[in-house]
Amino acid sequence: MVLRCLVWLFIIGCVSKVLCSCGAQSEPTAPQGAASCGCEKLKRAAAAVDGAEEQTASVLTDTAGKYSRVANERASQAQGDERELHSQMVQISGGEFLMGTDNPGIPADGEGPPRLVHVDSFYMDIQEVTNRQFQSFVHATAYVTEAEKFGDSFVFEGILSETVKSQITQAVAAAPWWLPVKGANWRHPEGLDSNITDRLDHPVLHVSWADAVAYCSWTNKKLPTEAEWEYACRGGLKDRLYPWGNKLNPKGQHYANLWQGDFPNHNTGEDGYVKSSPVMSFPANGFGLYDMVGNAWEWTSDWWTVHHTTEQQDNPKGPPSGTDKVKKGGSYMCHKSYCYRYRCAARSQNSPDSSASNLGFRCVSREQR
Ligand SMILES: *[C@@H]1O[C@H](CO)[C@@H](O)[C@H](O)[C@H]1NC(C)=O
Ligand SMILES: [Ca+2]
Ligand SMILES: [Ca+2]
Repeated sequence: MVLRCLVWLFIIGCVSKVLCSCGAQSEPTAPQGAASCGCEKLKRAAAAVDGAEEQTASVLTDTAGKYSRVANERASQAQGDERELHSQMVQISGGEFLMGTDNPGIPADGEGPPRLVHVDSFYMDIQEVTNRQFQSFVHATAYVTEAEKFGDSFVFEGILSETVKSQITQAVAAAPWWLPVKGANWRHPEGLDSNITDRLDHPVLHVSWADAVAYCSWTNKKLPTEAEWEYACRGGLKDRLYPWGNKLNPKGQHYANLWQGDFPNHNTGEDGYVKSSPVMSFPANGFGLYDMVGNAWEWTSDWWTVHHTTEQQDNPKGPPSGTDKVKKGGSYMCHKSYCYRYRCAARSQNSPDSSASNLGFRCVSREQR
C-alpha cells in the first residue's frame, strides 16, 4: 500500500512539475525537486484505491444528513450565544460574470477558457470558519473529523517543531515539505505539541471535505459551488486577478495573508504572518468578504475537472462525479514562484478525505441565516 501510494505520488509529482513550471515566473534558484507547488493537491493513500470514490460519496451524504438532523433538533432549543458564534453573512446579488480567464497563470489547472456564467443571489459567510466556531459545532454534536479518525494529517514542514519532525520518516515524494504528522488535526495544527488556544479566531484547518460539509449542514448552510465562490471572490470587479484589483500590493499594502520570501525555505512574514492569521486581518473585497484569497484554501462543493464548456451556464455545479474536490483561493503558503494560485480564477484540487495545515472553508446559503 505504501509503495502504491509513493508511486502514485511520484506520478502526481511529475504532473505537478509540468503544471507548476507553467505558472512559475522562471525562478533560476529553484531548489532541486521543489518545482511542484507548495499548496497543491494532497491525497490520502486510500483515495487511490479503485471504487473508493463512490463509497466515500455515500458516506458523505449520510454524514451531512445526520448532522443537519442534529441541527434541526437543536434549532428549537438554540441558545442566543450559540447563534452568535455563527458567521455574519452578506447577500451576494446574483448576476452574470466571466468565470475563469483567457490568460491563465497555470493553464493545466483548467483556469480557462473564460465562460459566461450566471449565478442566482445567495448569502455567504464574510469569513473563513474559525476554530472557535468549529469548536462550538464539535461541542454540540461530538463530531469527530476525518483527520482524527485517520490519526494524522498533512503539515507543512516549515512550521513543525524539531521534536515532531524527528519522529517522521515518510514524506510526500513530489513535495517533501508536506509531512504526514501523527496526531495533527484541527485541535493540534502542527501535531500533538501544538494547540489552538491562542488561535480561536484563526481559520479551522485540517478539515476534510466531509468535515466542512458537516459543519455547514449544522448551520443550515452548504459549501459554495466553484462558480459561486469565484463570483464572490471577484467582488463585482471585471477581469481582475485579485479580489481587490490587479496589483498584488497596492500602495505597498498587503491585501492577503500569503508567502513572502523564498518558498519553501524562508518566509519573511512581511505581511505579518508566517502561518495562518486571525480571520478578517486584511481588507474585505467589494462584497464585504474577507480572506477570499490567502490565509486558508477553501473547499467548494464541485468535483474537479479541467474541461469546461464554453457555452453560457446557469448556476453550474461542476461534474456529477469525480475523485477530487475543487479548492479555491490559495493560502498563507502561496508564493508566485511556486503556487501562483491566490487569484480568483485559480483553482486546485484535493481528494475529499485529505486535510492539511492550510485548508479550511466557509459556507453559503440561499436564505439569510
Ligand atoms: C498550548 O500551547 C502553548 C504553547 O504554544 C502552551 O504554552 C500551552 O500550555 C498549551 N496549552 C495547552 C492546554 O496544552
Ligand atoms: Ca504571510
Ligand atoms: Ca481563504
